[in-house]
Amino acid sequence: MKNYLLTKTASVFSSKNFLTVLIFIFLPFVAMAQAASDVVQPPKEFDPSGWNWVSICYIVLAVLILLIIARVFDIGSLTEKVTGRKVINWDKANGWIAILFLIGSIAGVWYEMIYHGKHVMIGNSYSEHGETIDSMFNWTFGFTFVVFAITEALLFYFMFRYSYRENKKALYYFHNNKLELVWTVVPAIVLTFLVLRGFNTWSRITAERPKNSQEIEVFAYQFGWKARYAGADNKFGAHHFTFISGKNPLGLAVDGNVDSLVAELQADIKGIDAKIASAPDSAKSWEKQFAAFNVGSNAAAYPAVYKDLKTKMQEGNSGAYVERLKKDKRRKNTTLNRVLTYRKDNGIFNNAANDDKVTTEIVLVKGKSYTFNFRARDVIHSAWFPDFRGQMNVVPGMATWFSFVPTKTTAQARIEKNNPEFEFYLYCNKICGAAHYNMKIKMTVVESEAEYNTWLAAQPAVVAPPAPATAPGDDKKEQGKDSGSAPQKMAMITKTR
Ligand SMILES: [Cu+2]
Repeated sequence: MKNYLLTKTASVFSSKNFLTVLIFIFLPFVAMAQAASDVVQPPKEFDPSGWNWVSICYIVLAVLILLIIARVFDIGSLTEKVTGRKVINWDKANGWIAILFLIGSIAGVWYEMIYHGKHVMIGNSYSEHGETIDSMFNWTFGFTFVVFAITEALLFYFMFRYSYRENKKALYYFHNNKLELVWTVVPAIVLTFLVLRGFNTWSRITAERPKNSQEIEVFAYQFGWKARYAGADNKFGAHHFTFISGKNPLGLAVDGNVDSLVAELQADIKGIDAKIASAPDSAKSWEKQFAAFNVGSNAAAYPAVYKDLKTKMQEGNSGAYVERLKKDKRRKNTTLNRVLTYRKDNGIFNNAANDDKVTTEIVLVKGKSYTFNFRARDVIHSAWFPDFRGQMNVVPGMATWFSFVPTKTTAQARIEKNNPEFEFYLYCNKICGAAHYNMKIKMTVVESEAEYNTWLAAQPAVVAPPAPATAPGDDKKEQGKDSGSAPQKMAMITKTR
């Protein structure tokens, strides 16, 4: 019995009718996919509670049908054996299956493009250079699609047309110089066209830093982005990675922030010194604590506490504790010395960073040229703004930039996309760590300079300006004043610019 089943199963999977069986397996899936595609929804997680007896019956039914089909083919091949006459010409059948597959896959691709294309395609470009990028993409897609369609159609047609026939012998065709020449020269010409056009376009976009372009700094860190706009002085303050601290995430050369970082480091070192001085006392006290705890069944009852106390006592006695403190102190000292060295550089501590604005959103004005200067704090990130057709690596210690002109506002894009909630985003496009997927910053394109100015005026400066002394008409002191309506501030900003 067992042998019989084995042979039967083997015959299903090894004979020529395997392909046909496969098609019968896949047909229900195709039908299911079609039904599911009517409503486009995000993929659901597998939910076993949605399964009931009906679904199980369907599965059993499918398996039974499969077995029956296998059985029918079995009878066919048995008949062939007994009568010596072919019931089904499998070579011919496979040829037809190839043709059906060709037509089915073309129809499937067409269907997907029409009904689901809008969900996966990137949509219109919203920058000036984006038009060229899109045209390049279309040309590449056009060329490759034609080649793909011809070769695939021929592949399946040949499977059909030249399937095995008795008394027909395959032609042994060894070499043809003309053919070789054609399939070398034609792709070479096409590829040269595509590559040169790409090279030209990229050069035009990135070779020269545009003049009269507004500069914005885009700062990447694990895991987020910050933007920095120059303040009213229209000058970006200097920065250095050693100045980065909790208060100063961008490491800007701001007197107060760097001084408090110095004070923090000095206090840390003092604290470590105190710990080193009292290390012998600490060791004694840990020894006592351990002895007091290590009675009865405490060690077994509280293994974590036991282990903790034991390690402390051992490290205190062996001097490992002091060594660790000394190492920590050396590291803090190195950082402190580095910060102090750069702190002396009066060239960079010129108060230029004080009125800079660090923002959690990027706001642009339609039709204006912008240059983004990228900076990374920790690892390599990549700034990607797909709707503007731009991407640039953001590398620690390396200055990279990208420039573009937005051509439509967020409001216009919302109407175009028929989506009132649509926003432009700048994403990270380098897998930079655990929360990489969530690393993005909103980009809003507004219609007028006035809207932009209102927004910028509402953003806090890096250093809150001092309360203004009573000196009416002094623009410099008035600028940062927190009271005063937005239009007033706007006027002041435009004046000083
Ligand atoms: Cu990243």
